[in-house]
Amino acid sequence: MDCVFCKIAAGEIPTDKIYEDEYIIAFNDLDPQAPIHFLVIPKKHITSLATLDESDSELIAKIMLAIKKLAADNNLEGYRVVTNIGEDGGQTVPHLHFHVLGGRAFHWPAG
Ligand code: D5M
Repeated sequence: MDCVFCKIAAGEIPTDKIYEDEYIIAFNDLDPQAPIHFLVIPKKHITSLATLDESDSELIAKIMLAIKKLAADNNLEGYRVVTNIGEDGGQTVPHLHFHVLGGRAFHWPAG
């Protein structure tokens, strides 16, 4: 499958990695929208939140706990976690990823 995030997970293309374990990899976003902007992804290919199933429950919990730890490691107190789903959701890379943005104030609603 020609998936850029699968290639990052497999170490086939270089990235600015900040965390990795058996199931998850986190790396700085190529096009940062905040002073701190990294992505946390499952190594397993899942297209988006819309294609999750019950068997992914533990994996998603691991991702959320990794986000919590990485945010603390970056001294983020207030921050934003976003996952875009499908074209209308603004998803450009069809491999589930959670954006973690911090280091500035955010507005609501998001555009
Ligand atoms: O966000 C996809 C995000 O992925 C977007 O912010 C750019 C980022 N991106 C794309 N390719 C790379 C690589 N190779 N390294 C790091 N970051 C990357 P979406 O929610 O799908 O719009």
